[in-house]
Amino acid sequence: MDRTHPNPAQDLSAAYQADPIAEILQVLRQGERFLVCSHSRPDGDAVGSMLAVGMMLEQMGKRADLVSADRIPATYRWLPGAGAIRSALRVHGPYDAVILLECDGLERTRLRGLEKFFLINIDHHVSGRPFAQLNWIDCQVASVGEMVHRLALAAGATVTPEMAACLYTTVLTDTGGFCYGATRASTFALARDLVLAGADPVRIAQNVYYSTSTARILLLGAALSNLKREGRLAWLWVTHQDMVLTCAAEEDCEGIVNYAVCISGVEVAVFLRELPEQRIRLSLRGKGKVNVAAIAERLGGGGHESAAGCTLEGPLPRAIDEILAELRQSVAGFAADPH
Ligand SMILES: [Mn+2]
Repeated sequence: MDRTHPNPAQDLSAAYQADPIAEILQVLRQGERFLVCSHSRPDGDAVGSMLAVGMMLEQMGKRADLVSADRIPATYRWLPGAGAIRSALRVHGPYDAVILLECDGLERTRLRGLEKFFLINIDHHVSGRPFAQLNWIDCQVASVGEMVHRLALAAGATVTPEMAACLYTTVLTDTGGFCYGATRASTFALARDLVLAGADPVRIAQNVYYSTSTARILLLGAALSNLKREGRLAWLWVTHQDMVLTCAAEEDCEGIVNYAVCISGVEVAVFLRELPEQRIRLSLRGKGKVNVAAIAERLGGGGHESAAGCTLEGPLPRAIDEILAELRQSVAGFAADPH
């Protein structure tokens, strides 16, 4: 493919590149101004990866605009450079390319105006799709930050303490504190490299896990009071009224599902949140035997094998029935629950 004149209408048949890092670097080196974005409701991997890509481009002498449809959650606002991420719903400007992190399609960004640009897709979800002109999808890595780290090294960039902190945060949060299935020896090797480069693991863990808002704990209480258990399944939910009464923000729901999946004997858990317009947002977690991404994809969502999400029509009891029907099937083959 000829990269000297990036053209958004290029044939996607060559979507999977033989050497995606080299292809991406070629586009970055030829351009001057880039847009970096990720999915809406950004998590630690989205924010940390965006910031690290921005730092890498800056070192390459390029201009990078970082844009997110939703504001950065308080949990990640302390990250170096996070204040430079702009909130917007439409993007403008002459960009030589747009770098999309952790998105299986443009709609995940909830940003308008991206279609006309040359798109670079960097993702590690099993639901990843080659929708862009350049696609680098690696489902083996624990975080997109790990891919960004590889890209930065290939670009000859220096991993500064600031970049190391951003990348360490992507690894820490996307592995659930080095717990999820994608945690490998290479994950710890990367974590070690990043600590050597100046990331402070204690400070980062405290910022991520020990800086919780009161509203979030009150919301957690509401969710736990709705906890239900059936064999290998557990589920819990919050209503829109719970959100209002506890003054909780959307980001305060992050991680609540983990309290259900951590129960001994539970294989799959789901957290349901009633949205104001009666739709229901679901977070699914598995312990490894059930591919929750496949379930989420069947229902219009996506994610990882052990962590995925989707949105269903309300009301809440209907959404609970719908997901339980799926989940009961998924655990039907397991031996009787001893707990
Ligand atoms: Mn990720």
